[in-house]
Amino acid sequence: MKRALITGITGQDGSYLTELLISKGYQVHGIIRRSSTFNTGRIDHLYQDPHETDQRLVLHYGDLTDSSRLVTLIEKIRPDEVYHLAAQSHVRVSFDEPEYTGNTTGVGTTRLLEAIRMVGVDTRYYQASSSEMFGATPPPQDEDTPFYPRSPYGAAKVYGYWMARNYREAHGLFAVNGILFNHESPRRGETFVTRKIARAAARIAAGVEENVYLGNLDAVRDWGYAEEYVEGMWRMLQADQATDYVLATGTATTVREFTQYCFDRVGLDWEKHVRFDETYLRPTEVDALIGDASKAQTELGWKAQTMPEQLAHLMTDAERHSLGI
Ligand code: NAP
Ligand code: G4F
Repeated sequence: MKRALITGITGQDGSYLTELLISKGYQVHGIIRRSSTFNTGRIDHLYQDPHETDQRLVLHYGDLTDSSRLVTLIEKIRPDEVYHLAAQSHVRVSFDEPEYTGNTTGVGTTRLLEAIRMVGVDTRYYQASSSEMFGATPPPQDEDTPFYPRSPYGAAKVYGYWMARNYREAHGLFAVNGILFNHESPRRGETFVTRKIARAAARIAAGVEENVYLGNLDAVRDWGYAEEYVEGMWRMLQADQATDYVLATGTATTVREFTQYCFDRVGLDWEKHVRFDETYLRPTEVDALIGDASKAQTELGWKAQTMPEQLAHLMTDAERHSLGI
């Protein structure tokens, strides 16, 4: 049985990736943070009592800021594949907490890579790189597009990208950067814009709320469906050679358009319910991200299936379902 280690297993992508790997016969090990409240809601349906035999999911406490723990975990688990998904992943928050974001999202990557090198385990490594690294460089963006990050988060991800590249080139590690454009789902964190809008549309339609406060409606994003993107991550680690790949839909949608898709779905006029709040603006914005995933299609046979309007509908439907309507 192949063993995979996932950092960030409690996040949106970690939960879908765990389902995928278990379905492929892996034993999945995940690192979770100690928290005073439960943070395993997205993977609770996969939880197994540790006393069971044939465990397919094993959880370990750990943190990206704790290098000695990362070493002992790599030594103990000796994974065949490592999916490094953990990060302080919120761009707006990274302006408030730039040092913490650099420590976890940036240096946390080095701690993990160094743990793998020090233990000397033969493993394949996936780095969760981001389209946010392209920042101010205009679209379309692909694997050869120069980076111009516009946030502490983007800068930390650029550092992580180059560290993964360096461990590939300097130490021969099978290290892959997946440069993923925005991908969403009903499991998305509630403060990311798609989930915030889908949730608001459903709640306003149900009479629970009246309005939603948003920031920049003009930003353009390339929104795909997270469940499809974790399949791309897995394919990257099954390739013959380690290289970097963009995953994206190749489509452009503004925040305004996404809002309209969600509100249309519940039969409401979005303009009557959306209010502006400058709190949600960023000191420097990424105006437009539109990816070109041709390399992933040619080399991995991966292609996004769910387009933004369909995504908005499925997310809004999930919110209505959770409200019982
Ligand atoms: P997410 O839902 O925010 O999940 C982040 C995960 O990282 C959570 O499991 C979180 O644990 C964990 N984490 C945060 N700080 C940690 C620390 N100090 N030590 C250990 N674990 C820590 O993110 P996602 O959307 O699934 O994204 C997965 C990865 O892909 C992230 O690296 C993100 O930056 C990157 N990415 C995401 C997108 C996207 O559109 N979703 C696009 C490109 C790249 P808790 O549950 O305890 O908070
Ligand atoms: O949903 P967002 O917060 O995602 P953002 O900043 O694009 O970052 C996400 O995608 C990256 C990939 O490119 C990931 F690496 C990163 O981890 C994260 O998953 O914001 C999307 C857009 C922005 O332009 C923002 O200014 O929506 C705009 N926006 C407008 N009103 C808002 C809001 N964003 C948020 N979060 N909340 C608002 O009220």
